[in-house]
Amino acid sequence: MTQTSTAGALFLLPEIESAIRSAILPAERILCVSHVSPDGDAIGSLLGMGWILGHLNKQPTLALADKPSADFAYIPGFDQIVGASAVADTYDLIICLDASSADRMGSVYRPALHGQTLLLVIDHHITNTNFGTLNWVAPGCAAVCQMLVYLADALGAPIEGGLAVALLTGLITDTLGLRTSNTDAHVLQAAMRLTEGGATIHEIVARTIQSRSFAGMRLWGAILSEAKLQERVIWATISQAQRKRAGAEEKEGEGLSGFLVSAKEADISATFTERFNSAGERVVECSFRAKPGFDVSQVALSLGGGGHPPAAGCTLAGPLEDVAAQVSNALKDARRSQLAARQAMAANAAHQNAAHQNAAHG
Ligand SMILES: [Mn+2]
Repeated sequence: MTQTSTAGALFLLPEIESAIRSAILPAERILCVSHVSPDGDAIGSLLGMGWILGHLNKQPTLALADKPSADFAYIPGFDQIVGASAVADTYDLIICLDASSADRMGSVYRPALHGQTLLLVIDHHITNTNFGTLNWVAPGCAAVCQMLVYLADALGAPIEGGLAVALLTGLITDTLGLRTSNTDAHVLQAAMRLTEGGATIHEIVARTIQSRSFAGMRLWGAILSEAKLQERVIWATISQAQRKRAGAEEKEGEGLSGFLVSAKEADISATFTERFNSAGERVVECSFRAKPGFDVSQVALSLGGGGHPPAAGCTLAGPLEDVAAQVSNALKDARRSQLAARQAMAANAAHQNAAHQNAAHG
């Protein structure tokens, strides 16, 4: 039943596989790290890598700059995740998962101490800056957890138990329950492997994307009543005051841009969330979503962020309302130029078709 998938050869090229093998096998002290504000793919790939390395008799440090939500405590090994204060000064190898740039590792990665250490980057963001010594970036994969299915196969780690639960968590959360536009046959094949290994889709769905707090629902209610829609771009702002009124925690409000883009009248959505950074400065976290055929990754990239065509984001300084006004305008511009480019392409194709027909008749 558990046959090695052909997708492994497609996404994990032999030369990358052997480079990864040469990096991992001799390393004794290994640090694994994922991104700040860790989501299901960050936590799932971190723990999944821990399970794969454990199979190779290695005991890596698994670190996150921000405390992971206890919602993910069902993943075996969750208790082993440590914060930046438990990270040592020297390692043989650092493995960075699901982060598109070095700063996404937050306070775990200290360039002055870790800058000379071999850095293996494993990521699926198209905007990845290739900041590692060795970079395995596969934008064709829907989650880093999908990539780790292929790595587990390559390194001979059986896909079962804690490894299967960890990897299916990231695959389910990054694809919103196997529903995003990048959910292709390879994703389903990986999900099948993980299901065969004993992980259960409905349990992971119930614990992650289908789980909300009452305070979070009240916050959504307040925010949605003030959402704006112009030129098929829909957006909403989440202020600290609204959050306080609803009694909602910092992470609540996440997932709202995915909900907003479901409006029939919209092609692109955005949420603007007011937060305070570690220096106590007011920042605005921007999260974008696009319907198929539209791309929000370029706007995010131009504002210093990153992501994928259907889902991207960035963090900006400044008052909430100013950022919302400026960035919603940038999204309207981007939508207009994408539409114009598509129309020009269609007109061009029609032209060529007509010319071809004329030539055939002449
Ligand atoms: Mn991811």
